[in-house]
Amino acid sequence: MNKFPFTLEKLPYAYDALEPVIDQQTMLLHHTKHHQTYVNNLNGVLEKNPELQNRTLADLLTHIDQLPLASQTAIRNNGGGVFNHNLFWQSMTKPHTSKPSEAFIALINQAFKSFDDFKLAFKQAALSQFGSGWAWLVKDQNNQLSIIATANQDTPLKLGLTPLLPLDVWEHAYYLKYQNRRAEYIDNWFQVVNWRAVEERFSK
Ligand code: MN3
Repeated sequence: MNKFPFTLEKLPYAYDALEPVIDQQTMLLHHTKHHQTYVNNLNGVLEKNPELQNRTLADLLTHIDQLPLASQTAIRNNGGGVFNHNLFWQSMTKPHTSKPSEAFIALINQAFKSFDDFKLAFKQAALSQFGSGWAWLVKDQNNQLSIIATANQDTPLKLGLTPLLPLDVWEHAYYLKYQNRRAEYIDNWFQVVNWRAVEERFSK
């Protein structure tokens, strides 16, 4: 599942589970078309590189600069697309059903002053990502939290950071419902964050 040949991971909920924050049609297209295309393209490039087929996706993305030059861009874009979307689906749940624990709120407060400041900084990162990309809550090797944005399908792995919470800000993630209103999408998206998944990643 985490190695070649890659398959499209099932969503951990129904396509309409995130309504009204993210509509069913967007979820369906995003998962069965966009995500599936990354899976297909990643398998395509790995078919041509048998020596890479027994490596995990995270390993490939962490060491992207050491891969065969001709395949780097394709693996970065499509491998990143597979990795990021798997993480994204697992990071969401039905609206208003998940809250961060007291312990995790304390960590957030330590890093960002307050939970509201965290949300503001995350929103700012997501808004200011020019064009397509992702906003992330990440931790470094000392368990320090920070917020970053990455372009296209780049992952935090290459930067030596552990992704905890991703937000897809490609237009395909929100355009059907929100059109150009990325800020509104981001504000509403906080209602569907699966904090349990985030905290499990932090504790690993
Ligand atoms: Mn996407």
